[in-house]
Amino acid sequence: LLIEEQLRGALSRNELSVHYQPLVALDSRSLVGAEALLRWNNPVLGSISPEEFIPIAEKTGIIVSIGRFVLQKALQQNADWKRRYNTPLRIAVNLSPRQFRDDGLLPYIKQVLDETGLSPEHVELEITEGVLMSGHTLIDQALESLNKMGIGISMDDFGTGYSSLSYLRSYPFDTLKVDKSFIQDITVDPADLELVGAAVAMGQGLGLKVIAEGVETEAQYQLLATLGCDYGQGYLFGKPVDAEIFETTYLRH
Ligand code: G
Ligand code: G
Ligand code: NA
Ligand code: MN
Repeated sequence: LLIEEQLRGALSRNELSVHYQPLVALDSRSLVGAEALLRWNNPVLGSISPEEFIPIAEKTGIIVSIGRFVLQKALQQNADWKRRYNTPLRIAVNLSPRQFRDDGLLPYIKQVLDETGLSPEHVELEITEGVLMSGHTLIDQALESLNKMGIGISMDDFGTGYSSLSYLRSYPFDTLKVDKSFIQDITVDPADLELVGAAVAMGQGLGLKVIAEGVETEAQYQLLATLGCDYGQGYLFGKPVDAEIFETTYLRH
């Protein structure tokens, strides 16, 4: 309850910020994009993990305004980086189920693209099965419209849900993010290696790009590169950091 109370004022008190984690092409090990990850630092509660406050934001509907804040921040940041460093990075933003019940979501995304001058192919929206399972009729339409606009759509946390395969067939995904729980033991567990290899082959067979999440070691990286996995994200390449650190670490050289 205290979290909910504090969360309501978090935006107006400027307590929310967006961090960025690098996304790397595995063949060249070069930077191709970043995932925007929300951070909340509250004077009463300290720093609270999104794992803790996103579900509350979702349940209370606060996620609608917070989600717009993340979209605006991340797209604006990417437009700035593109202008100043001439780097066409792809910015990935997480969307949760409740945001799709907001009729204003698509117009808002169009407005932010307009205002920032960022082109839609430099934007990727990450959704989990939770979004699709919420069963809202407008989700089909929303995903089709986003796809037609040229915005990319990723299936996040792939492999952890119940019926990922039917979703892949029914919705316009262009990227598969293999959940980090499958990557973790890839060098020691032959079954996990087999599963990740199958996910890469299946994703690519369907014309999707495949991202391995949670890449932490050089050995995992080598295996994933050998499997032909397209992209990687994880502590090996870099943790989520604020915009300034991201810029000095990955862009200014
Ligand atoms: O960095 P990590 O602790 O950032 O994130 C924890 C969880 O919170 C992940 O499942 C991530 O997808 C989710 N998350 C982080 N930022 C956002 C956001 O802006 N919107 C939504 N819906 N989820 C987010
Ligand atoms: O659910 P989603 O995949 O959006 O969340 C990504 C989460 O994974 C974030 O909390 C992020 O901080 C975390 N993360 C990113 N890279 C790594 C990694 O290499 N190892 C681990 N354990 N977590 C990671
Ligand atoms: Na994500
Ligand atoms: Mn994920």
